[in-house]
Amino acid sequence: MSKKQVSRISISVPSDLLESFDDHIKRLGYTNRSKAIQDTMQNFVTEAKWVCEKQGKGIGAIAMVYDHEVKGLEEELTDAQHQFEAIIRSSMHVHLDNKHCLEIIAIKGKASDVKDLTQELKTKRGVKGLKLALVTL
Ligand code: NI
Repeated sequence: MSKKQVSRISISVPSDLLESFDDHIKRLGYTNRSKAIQDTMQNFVTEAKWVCEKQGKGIGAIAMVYDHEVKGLEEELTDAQHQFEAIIRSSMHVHLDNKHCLEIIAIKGKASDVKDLTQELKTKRGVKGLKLALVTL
């Protein structure tokens, strides 16, 4: 097997994020940061490749956490979901604490619509985190 060419990069990240990253990769059994970052980048590329595709069907779930105290956010999130009702099969809302909500949206539909809905939701102010989990049949 031929040796893969590697590139060295230098990146800037918030110190607390790096600290948390290092802490977690250690717990997951990684012995070096480069390998953990490579895996993270690979996952990102896999997902990005899929969402950049305009063809095919997407089946899975969107999980997002948001701050419901951000003015107008719940309305915007609801509007977006109405706009994409054709691909939303079900959704579940969980009140996490007095400020945060978790919403899980089951999706099945055109890849381009899944991509658009995901982007629409994740870019809203007050959405703290969003994960798209796709499954293959
Ligand atoms: Ni809630």
